[in-house]
Amino acid sequence: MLPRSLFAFATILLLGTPAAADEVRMEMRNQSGSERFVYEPDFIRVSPGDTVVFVPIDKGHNAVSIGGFGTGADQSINVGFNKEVSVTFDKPGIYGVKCTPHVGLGMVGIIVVGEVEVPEAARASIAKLPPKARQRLELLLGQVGRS
Ligand SMILES: [Cu+2]
Repeated sequence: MLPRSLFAFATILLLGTPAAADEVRMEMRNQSGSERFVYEPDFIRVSPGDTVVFVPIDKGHNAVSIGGFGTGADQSINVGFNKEVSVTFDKPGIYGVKCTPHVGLGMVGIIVVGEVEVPEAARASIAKLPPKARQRLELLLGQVGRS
């Protein structure tokens, strides 16, 4: 009786541990609400050590690094077309992704890992992207400082 209760107690302690890594989905979709060609959600906030799973709900999408946000996040992302891929982020930073065929339609997203601020250089670094992608990224970067 006693060992069993101790075991149950230890299990609760383990499950309640805040260091447990999370897994968050970022879906690649043809449509979400009134928006066409989107990552859903297009803004994800995680802690270092957490994993983002890119899920191809619809075919014809990929996710590759935008890069250049200047937060020191140098891990590159390259999710192939129609693949489900898990990416674990160890370093704090802001990671941008774009869909190669749909970046012109604004199919972009960001993953914020840990406590970071948007560097001044980040907005300049997206200046060369197509207008709709740039506008969406400016909105997404504007959310980074809010919790
Ligand atoms: Cu796409």
